[in-house]
Amino acid sequence: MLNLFRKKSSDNRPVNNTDWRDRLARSRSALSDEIRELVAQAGSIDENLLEDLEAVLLGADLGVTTTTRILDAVRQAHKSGVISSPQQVLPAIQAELFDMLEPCEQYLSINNSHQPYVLLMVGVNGVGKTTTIGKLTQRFKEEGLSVMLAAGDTFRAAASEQLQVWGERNQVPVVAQQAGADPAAVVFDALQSAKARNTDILIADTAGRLHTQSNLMAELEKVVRVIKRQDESAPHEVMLVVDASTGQNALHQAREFNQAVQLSGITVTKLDGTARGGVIFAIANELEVPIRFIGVGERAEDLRPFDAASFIDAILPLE
Ligand SMILES: Nc1nc2c(ncn2[C@@H]2O[C@H](COP(=O)(O)OP(=O)(O)OP(=O)(O)O)[C@@H](O)[C@H]2O)c(=O)[nH]1
Ligand SMILES: [Mg+2]
Repeated sequence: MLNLFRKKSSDNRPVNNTDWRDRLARSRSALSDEIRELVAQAGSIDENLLEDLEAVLLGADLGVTTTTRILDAVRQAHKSGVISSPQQVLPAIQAELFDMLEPCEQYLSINNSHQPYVLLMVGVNGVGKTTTIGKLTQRFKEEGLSVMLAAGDTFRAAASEQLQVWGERNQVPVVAQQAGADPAAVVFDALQSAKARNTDILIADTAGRLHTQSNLMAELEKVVRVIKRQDESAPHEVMLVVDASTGQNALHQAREFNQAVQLSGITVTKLDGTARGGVIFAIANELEVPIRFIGVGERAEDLRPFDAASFIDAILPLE
């Protein structure tokens, strides 16, 4: 049996499993309640049960590839005699899900050999990039690090004001230019300024929407090139933000961004209001990119370092 109750999270702060269960309640209903009902009614582990399980897993946004992996694992465990009754199916699924998630639990540790440590936030519009930057700024400040923000979203009218608000709230400088300016130029200036001030972390916001998706990718590639002109090792983290409530779209976005600008981390937001949290399994299984944080609300404190055990305990508990 898995030990799903650890006292410390990957960032060394205490983990509150009740909090995780509260925030992820809707995804738990979509996955756990449904599976429980199926196995309670099943007389044996047979193809009928597996078919019903398939429908539940797909409905909970695990996607085809990941659902197939889980069903294969259950089938295999049954065939080899590791499990024999429907009641043992849930722990078998849980174990497989844990194997999927655990490699993706890698806390974003800021390497202070880079000054500044450059974090580039990317993602389509409305997923929560700017809000996540605000949340991260508060977290890094609490860790005693100095932070600067770069308003690289010059596309949307109010974008830099929104970032300024987070900057003021956390008392960190925000480098911005007028709307329509070249995002790469904004980030270039910010990087120079962060170096001059010996800032620990520079977080660059980017636009989520351009005329076409290929424009967006080309713009991001340019931002990365311009950063590298000043520091070849940067950006040290390219973090994709996806909105869990978009389900399989979040998975497609992760694939697409990973191809264009190699991702080093993912933050999954809006898990508080959605039943589609299962998409995290699909992202972990298919992309194998570290899941750094999850967003569980709109406030600055509603960001959790991703913790595989707490996540599984919250959406597929054994009892
Ligand atoms: N419930 C909930 N809302 C969130 C979360 N993260 C962000 N939001 C909300 O999502 C909305 C969009 O967030 P933004 O941070 O502006 O998204 P963005 O990706 O910067 O959007 P663009 O700048 O338009 O590309 C805001 O209303 C946020 O408060 C979360 O974890 N939970
Ligand atoms: Mg934004």
